[in-house]
Amino acid sequence: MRTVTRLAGFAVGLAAVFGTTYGIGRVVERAPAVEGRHDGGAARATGGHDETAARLPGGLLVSDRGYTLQPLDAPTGEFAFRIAGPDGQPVTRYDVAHDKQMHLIVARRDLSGFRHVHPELAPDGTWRVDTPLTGPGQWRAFADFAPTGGEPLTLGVDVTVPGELTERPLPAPATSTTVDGYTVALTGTPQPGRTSSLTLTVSRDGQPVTDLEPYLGAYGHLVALRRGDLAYLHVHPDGTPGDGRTRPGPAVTFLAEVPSAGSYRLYLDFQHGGRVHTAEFTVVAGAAPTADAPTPSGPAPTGGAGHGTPGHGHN
Ligand SMILES: [Cu+2]
Repeated sequence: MRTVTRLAGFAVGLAAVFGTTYGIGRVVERAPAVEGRHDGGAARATGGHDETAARLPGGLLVSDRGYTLQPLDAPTGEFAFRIAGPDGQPVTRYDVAHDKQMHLIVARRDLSGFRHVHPELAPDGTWRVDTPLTGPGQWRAFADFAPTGGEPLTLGVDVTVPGELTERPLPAPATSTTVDGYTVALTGTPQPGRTSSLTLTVSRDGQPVTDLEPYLGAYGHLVALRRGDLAYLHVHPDGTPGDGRTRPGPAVTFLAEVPSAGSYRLYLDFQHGGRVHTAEFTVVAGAAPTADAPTPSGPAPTGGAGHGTPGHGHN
């Protein structure tokens, strides 16, 4: 039996990212991570980085541009990690982006179990959060952050939760889903290599929801994960609360650019009634579905259980 590192009571496996050949996608830039600046995810020049890494979507690397995501031993029920900087020391200073210094996203490799949480930073650079890993399987944890003085980054690491694993087929593409009593409709299809408009429309009991609440400075946050390698795309709304043109629902529009054809799982976080809800969709970008297409017989998508629990900590 091999030795495993204990993490929150779980065995941790680091992804063998080095030496792996990923399909090189187009540059996909997240929105500038500057507090109070939300420009709808407009493309922004990178330049100056290692070219291969700069052309990869986010979340595929555990170490990039000198920064490394390091899971730490933690008590059962907690997930802990730090970011080692170019000098090898834990990073302790971060810029605030979308109201937070650190966004931690987790999803199982089968694209189920998505959660988006905000760990607490200790003075020594350790980030801790009540474990968001809600069941056995291979999980991917994404740390989305901007070190002070550095560029925004999303690093990813694999985390294994032992136990009986029931692999869930990817739900079939759909243009409507329900979560916590809300119905969310999706219009628009992402097209590889170009900016596509995606609009999500929220209703409840047949009535449009027109009083969405700002969550992390926006009426919605959209994360897309690519099937196969969980490339991470954080897509931001076209418009922000208080800009004089963006209404609090029922529609929230995003500008998305996906790096390749293929299947993606979309996760929309929105806040209403003081709680955060997560609506999930499968979409297929590009032309004809291939062997990578979703399983047609998959169950209807459901929302992320337990999202918006106390302690999520948004103002
Ligand atoms: Cu976040």
